[in-house]
Amino acid sequence: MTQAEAVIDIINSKTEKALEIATSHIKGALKKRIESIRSALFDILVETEAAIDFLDDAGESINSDRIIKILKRRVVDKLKELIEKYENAHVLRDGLKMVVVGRPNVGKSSLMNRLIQEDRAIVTPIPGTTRDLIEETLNIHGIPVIIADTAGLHETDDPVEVIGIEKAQEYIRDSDLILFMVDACDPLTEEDYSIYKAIRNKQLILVINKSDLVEDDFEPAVPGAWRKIPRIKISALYGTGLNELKDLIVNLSVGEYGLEAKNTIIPNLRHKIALERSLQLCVAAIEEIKKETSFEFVAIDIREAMDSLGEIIGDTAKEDVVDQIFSLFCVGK
Ligand SMILES: Nc1nc2c(ncn2[C@@H]2O[C@H](COP(=O)(O)OP(=O)(O)O)[C@@H](O)[C@H]2O)c(=O)[nH]1
Ligand SMILES: [Mg+2]
Repeated sequence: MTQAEAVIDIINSKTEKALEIATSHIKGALKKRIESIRSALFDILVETEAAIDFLDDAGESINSDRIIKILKRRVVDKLKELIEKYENAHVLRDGLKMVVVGRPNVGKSSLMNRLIQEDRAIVTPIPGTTRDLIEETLNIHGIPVIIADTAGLHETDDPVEVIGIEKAQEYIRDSDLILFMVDACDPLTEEDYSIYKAIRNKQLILVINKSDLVEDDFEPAVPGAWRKIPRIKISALYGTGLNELKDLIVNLSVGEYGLEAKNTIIPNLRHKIALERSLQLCVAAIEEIKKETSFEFVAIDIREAMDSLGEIIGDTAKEDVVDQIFSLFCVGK
């Protein structure tokens, strides 16, 4: 089933990296990983079933510590790892939603133009010229990035601008990463602070633009709370610092390992849900073993955890799940 889904992913893949992930799934990389976790669960199941059937008579007891250790190392840790991969790296496949925010005239549209290397946004020296939200899809180191240029978040009476600002706020809520742009050669203003307030709960990069106008070693005076924000100096006008900015975007959104060529096993949402369910059941099983309740309960949990993993690869998938997946192929039945 993971291989069938990978066919859909190949059809939909927007970047080389996404294609690489899908290709690896087609070859069965995810399936193999799941099967190995499942076989560890199977070993444990055999042992617990044996305990239920025979131990009472023999008066022996099962080696709980060993079972717990296997469950933790070969199952729980591996499940967590896969779930984490989804959390960290799903942008490799699904794309990263990024937005450039800053007060008028800091150079948002200029950066956007640099990045898309075409002149879709209008660049002018008059503040507030970008009235609408401009959205583009870029490919940054193989990651699909949907980037939006905003009208800023300043107070205004201009009805056209108000619409732009509302759109920008909505966009900020949905975004994965915000480029918070300030001007290197102008001191920070109230407007910069109020923009920060509106975005501080999101993942930010402080982009200090117009660094061509200041000394190389210049560092802007910023409030203490901003110091923990990853920062970068660029010049959107001359294109300096853009590669470093791109690297930072990638590192913050997928982590360094996300770009490793080897790392191509990335669960999708359906897999992640099944992995989480399986994880919950295994954690419950560990608790039951510790409490020395009945091994029958443990066996039930382990069996269900195995079924849940089976759903990912298709062994125990319910018919409606299979139908759902195959309906994604636009082919005649
Ligand atoms: N010196 C210099 N000027 C810049 C830089 N980036 C933008 N500008 C200028 O700043 C003005 C406003 O830029 P724009 O991109 O429209 O700003 P926005 O309002 O934030 O979208 C324009 O005159 C740009 O040419 C930069 O890195 N260095
Ligand atoms: Mg602009």
